[in-house]
Amino acid sequence: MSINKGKRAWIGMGIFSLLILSLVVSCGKKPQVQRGGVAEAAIATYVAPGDLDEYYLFYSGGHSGNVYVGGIPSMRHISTIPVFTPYPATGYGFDKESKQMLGEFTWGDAHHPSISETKGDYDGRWLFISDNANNRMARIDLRDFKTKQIFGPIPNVSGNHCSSFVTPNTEYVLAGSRFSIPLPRGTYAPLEQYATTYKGVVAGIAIDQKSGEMSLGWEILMPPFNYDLGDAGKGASEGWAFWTCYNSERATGKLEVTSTQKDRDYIAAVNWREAEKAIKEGKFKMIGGVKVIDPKDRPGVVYLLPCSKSPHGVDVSPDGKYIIGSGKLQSVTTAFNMEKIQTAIQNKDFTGDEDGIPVLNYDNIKDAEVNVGLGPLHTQFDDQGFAYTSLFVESAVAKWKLGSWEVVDKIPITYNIGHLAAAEGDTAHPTGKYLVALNKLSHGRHLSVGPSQPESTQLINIAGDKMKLLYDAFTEPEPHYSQIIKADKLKPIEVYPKEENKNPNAIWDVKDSKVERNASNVTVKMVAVRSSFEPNKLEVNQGDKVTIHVTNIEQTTDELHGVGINEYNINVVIDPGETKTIEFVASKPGVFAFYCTNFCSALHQEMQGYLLVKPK
Ligand SMILES: [Cu+2]
Repeated sequence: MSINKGKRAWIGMGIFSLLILSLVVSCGKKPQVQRGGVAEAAIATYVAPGDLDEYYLFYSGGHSGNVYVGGIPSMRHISTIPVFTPYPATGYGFDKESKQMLGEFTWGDAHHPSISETKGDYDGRWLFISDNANNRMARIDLRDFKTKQIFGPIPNVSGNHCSSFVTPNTEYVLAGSRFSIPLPRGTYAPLEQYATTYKGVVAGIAIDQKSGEMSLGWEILMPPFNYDLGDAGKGASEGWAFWTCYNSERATGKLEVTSTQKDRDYIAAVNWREAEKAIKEGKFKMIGGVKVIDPKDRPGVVYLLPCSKSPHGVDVSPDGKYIIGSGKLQSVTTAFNMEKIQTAIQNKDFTGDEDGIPVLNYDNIKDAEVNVGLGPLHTQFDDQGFAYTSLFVESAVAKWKLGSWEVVDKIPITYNIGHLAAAEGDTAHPTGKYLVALNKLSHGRHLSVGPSQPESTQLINIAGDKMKLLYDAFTEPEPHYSQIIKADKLKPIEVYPKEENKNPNAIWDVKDSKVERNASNVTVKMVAVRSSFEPNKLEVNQGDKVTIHVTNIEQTTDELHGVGINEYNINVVIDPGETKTIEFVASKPGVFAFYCTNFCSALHQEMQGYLLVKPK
């Protein structure tokens, strides 16, 4: 096994000093003066009453477990989509179906949202989002903005951070391990054996093209690095998937020191068509009940591109020609050339290997090192051939030209910037115009609410030569990444059409409502319609298992009803045309009101009933 050569540019304390200095400098920053003036910015972001925004903004809510929806350019918060966390406002996590989806977990760490694509462009069908905490992936249907599937915990994947980027025709969403562990999950090995016994995994989760249903695709056994972010190749690099990784030192303990010793980490480049072939050829081993390719046994599936140390984003240019990767602790971002990567693979232009995975010769696969500024994290693209790189240490966004590699503009961001997203900026056809800078820290941009300062996101106009700050918006904590899609690409439904409701327990007439008893099981078929429940009196015995199938028979948009049961910790919300199931054991004797929790009419307050539980 060979390792990166070269001297250590910066060692431990040097890096800390730099980071601390950058924080001190940023803390002292005054709010920025608008380039172009406040009035221009106000007009550019004002969406008049009755008008609608031009773009949807979807951003992850980190350990809130939610996805948040905003409008651009107003930056108004439009909606919250609960994904990994119960959310009483929409009844999510209280009915049988969503409880089953959430399983044993009541939280997740929602990281990177990804809109489904056709030919490399957003098609507006689904939004995928990864869970860094419990190794899962979720799919939201953009017809109704609801979570429809939570897949996982994904076998062998530990800390699904470098996820959920989609391939150009949504064949796969990417998954992988941030935290390498001994495999299969559940295996014990002391930390001293980290470098040799612990393993990382990168994976493609297969997507059913009609339903969006996720299932296992392929998994690849990787060295115990920390896989951080990813992107799928497209155009010139279609058929490839890329992941950054840090800690090529295979270190443990205080990683800020131990994993920053070498000058270079890697971008893992996976030829996923070769991975599909390897599985077909039977070139895999079963780990954790899953087919896993070991690159030692099947060459041609994965290669490593040396990258500046501690990289975060890896981003593929709209034509797929360039793979952009940078290290958080350096001042350049590297544009790797896909053609040169493929030539190097053909010529076996390798400088060594890591656990049998060839390491390509850095000097022969890059087109340029672009001097963007300090702490480059993540790059997005516009419709004019420009790239935009977030600079964490410098608290800025650099605009630079693909091909000429010239940095043409830079705009300061109020505090350390993390991710950024341009309008459709990771697709084959970005639309330009807007860029959203997601702040990692946001001190002083909002009225104070105590020690925890509200998060902030800055909207930037990228239509002209010079970037212009337009707006400081509140964002729910903690934004990790976002997607911006033209509003007219989405066609959300207004109601669930009655004829599409295939739930066997749905009823559409109050005449069909009933209460049935079978030993200690009580089953209720209930109708909710303005402004009553039918039945509205439920008599059960203490200890009975109660199942209520409730159908909201309305076919009018926004006519939602809820079923909240006093002191039974139940609140289910049913959209027009929907049927949901409530299950509970009537453990507490007494009389408990249930009522409609979602305002529905002038007589909403009258929409109530009683659960009468006879004591044993
Ligand atoms: Cu109601």
